[in-house]
Amino acid sequence: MFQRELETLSRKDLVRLQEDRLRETVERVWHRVPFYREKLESTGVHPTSLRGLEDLHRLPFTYKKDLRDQYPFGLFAVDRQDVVRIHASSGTRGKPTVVGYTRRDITCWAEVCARAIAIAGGRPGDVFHNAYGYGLFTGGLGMHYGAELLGAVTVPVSGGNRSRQITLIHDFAPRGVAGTPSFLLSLAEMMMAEGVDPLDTSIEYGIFGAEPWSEEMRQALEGIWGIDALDIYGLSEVIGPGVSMECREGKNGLHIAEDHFLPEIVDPNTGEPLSDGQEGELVFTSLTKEAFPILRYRTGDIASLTREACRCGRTHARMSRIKGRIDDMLIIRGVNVFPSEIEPVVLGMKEFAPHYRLLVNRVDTLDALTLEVEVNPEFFGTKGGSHFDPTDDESHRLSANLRQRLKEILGVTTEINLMEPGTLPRSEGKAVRVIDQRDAMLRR
Ligand code: DLL
Repeated sequence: MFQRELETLSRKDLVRLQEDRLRETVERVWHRVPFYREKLESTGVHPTSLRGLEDLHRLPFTYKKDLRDQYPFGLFAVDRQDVVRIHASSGTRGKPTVVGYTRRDITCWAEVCARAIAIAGGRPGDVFHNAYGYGLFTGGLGMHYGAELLGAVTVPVSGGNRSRQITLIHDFAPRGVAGTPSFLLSLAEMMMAEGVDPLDTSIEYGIFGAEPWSEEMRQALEGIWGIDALDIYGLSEVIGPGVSMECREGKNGLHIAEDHFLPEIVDPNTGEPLSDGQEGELVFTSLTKEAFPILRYRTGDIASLTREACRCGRTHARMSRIKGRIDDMLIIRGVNVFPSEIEPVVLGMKEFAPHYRLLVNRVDTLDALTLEVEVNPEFFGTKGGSHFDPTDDESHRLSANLRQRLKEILGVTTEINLMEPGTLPRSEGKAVRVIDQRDAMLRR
């Protein structure tokens, strides 16, 4: 463990620490961020009236919209000269959201990321191939500082340029790799096309996150690379990667760095707190951040929590794998559809490659789903000849089978477009799995 004492605190000591830090955080925003002062006043909370964690639910929520409204620096709680770094979201759904860090924030962030790498089995001296994007996105620099702090030989390769990545993996012989699951999948694919078996590389563990991925995708990545594939979660509003990390021993939920981030699960509709084990929206309150403290941030991510003991010995609560995002939920002919439910079905059928995307259209006045999915080159290779015909009987049977399985899971009918191997775009960072063409159609 990178910080054994903190990672194995008894629940009683942890709660005491969280309560002290929560009070400090509320004090900080009360005095330094007019937005929070107003919100706290309107909900009748004064920092001195906070007794303990049982009062957490009295604090106001913070939403993504609040960050946009306060763009760019309205939620910062320190003077400009104390901010040493800024990150920002890409702003594909509106104005970007901007977050800031003091020197101490960067240190805390590096610590949680160093912990995360150690949780995955990383050790000082490992060569660590960091394929998260560098730049305004938090993935690259977040993991970079963590890897350096751990004492790893950090390779800041960033995303993209797959052929150079393959050369560097061969030449530098990393033990650990970090990147989005979809990117590591596409890297393996290119390796195999060049006649290199990813199983023959030196990599032993992979730290994968920044996008939803399934247990089936874990099995695919572990099989292809011959590694432990572990889930890392985080978001820029809370800090970046390192908010939580799945341990190699348990592979069953992600340990939240609870001494820095206080988790809750709430009902996404009512905001009411839910108990451990119940699925709902993840909410985080930062406990140590100086530049950009955040109260009860509604992440939009769906998960559940457990405080049961873990075989790795860490005492911090675990969150489940992210089931999906509330705002990614599609309403198709009145049925709620979570696109993340598609992946296990596709990966569960050996005829398909793990490359797919969902198109959402409007046909007449009804919403319609089309899944574009690549067939597995091996499977179609064994059919005799590599020519793939999406109109032949076997393809029809395959499409019908997938359509039926998806109908059972999603509750709606999905058109299936079988694609030739290698024809869908490959991910360089976060995979784009859903293309909603409905708005574009309305504008026409
Ligand atoms: O994606 C931070 C990060 C970088 C996490 C590298 C892990 C590794 P944002 O760009 O702000 O930050 O996006 C945050 O991505 O609210 C989730 O919806 C999604 N996400 C992040 N990690 C996971 C994960 C980074 N392990 C948003 N599983 C979050 C599922 C994830 N979704």
